[in-house]
Amino acid sequence: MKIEAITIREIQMPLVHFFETSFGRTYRRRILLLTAHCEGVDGWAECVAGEDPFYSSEWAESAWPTIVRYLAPAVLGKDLDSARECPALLARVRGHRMAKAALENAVWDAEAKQKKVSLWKLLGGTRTEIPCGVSIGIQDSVEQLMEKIETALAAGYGRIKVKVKPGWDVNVLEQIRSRWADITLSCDANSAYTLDQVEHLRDFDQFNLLMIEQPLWDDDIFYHARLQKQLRSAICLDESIVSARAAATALDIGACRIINIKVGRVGGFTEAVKIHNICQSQKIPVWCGGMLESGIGRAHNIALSTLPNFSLPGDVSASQRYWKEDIIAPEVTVRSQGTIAISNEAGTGYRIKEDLIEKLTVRKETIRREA
Ligand code: OSB
Ligand code: MG
Repeated sequence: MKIEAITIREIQMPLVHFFETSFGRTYRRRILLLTAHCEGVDGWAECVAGEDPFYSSEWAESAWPTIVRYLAPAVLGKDLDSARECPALLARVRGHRMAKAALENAVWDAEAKQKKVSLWKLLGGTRTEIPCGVSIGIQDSVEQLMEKIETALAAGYGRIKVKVKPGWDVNVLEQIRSRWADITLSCDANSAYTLDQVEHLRDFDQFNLLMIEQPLWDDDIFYHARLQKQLRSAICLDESIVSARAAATALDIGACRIINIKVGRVGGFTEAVKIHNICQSQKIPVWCGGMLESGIGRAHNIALSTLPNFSLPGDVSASQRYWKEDIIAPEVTVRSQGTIAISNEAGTGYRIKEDLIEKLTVRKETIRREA
């Protein structure tokens, strides 16, 4: 499978509803999409780098030149048997995992299409449906949050995750629990706390949370281990698990009891599968995180979530929670049992709406091998 050219583009799409975390509010996504042109087959992927360097140091404006100047040239003209060969070709570039993931995952998509197999089977998946949860951002009022939770529960979602930060945490969790004593509930701090707030974080223990996601610094593992020893609730790490090695370290020192895998954050499907396997061998459950993806990234998250140790509901929810019209067909829908059904078609099982994507595109560049 020869990689003949790579197209990178930026599309812009307003969210149906703003999304607020401890680091800020997003109304409109700027999404980079990659297409790997491989001998008559096009593989697509999404770069999950955000509009700003707030979730991670990577952002859309760092990913674009990294892909154009370094990553695309490293794979162009190469004849690969498998997308698994990508990480070695990209290893000279340090970091920039979201940019690398976009490129590697586009090659995975092309490989699945070329081999006429479903992407999920190519990745080693086994599930025919995946359990889904929702991630609900910080709202203008607790009443609005309660309405959003009610809507998600009525739609069948099996786990509610709410964003927390100092001033929007214990009081909010208290109100949720007094209305819904038994729902599967978790929270995500996106690094909003420090270790001197241990006593405050111990207050979260009363709410029977499935997990507390990334309470401390985005680049920390060590102090999360200290914190985990002082909490009854399970810590789940998101931001700080950037590689299989980071995951192994975290499990070694007891920094968490659950891991969130985001394929972009860890540099691509190959690394994501490694983390899945490490966790599986240590009986640590994983789930698939989300980054407010368009249908293209969402379809890839769905494929990854079919691996056996993705046993907890992921942040992989229906297209309509994010977009007026998604860029794939069919759109991602969630059944009343809170699951997404997995397609057996070749590739992702979702068709790319190229005409719509063209209309949403604000810049585009195709990179070919220099003669
Ligand atoms: O921490 O999981 C996170 C969105 C943007 C950046 C970070 C996170 C999130 C979410 C949303 O929680 C998940 C989703 O619905 O896509
Ligand atoms: Mg998170």
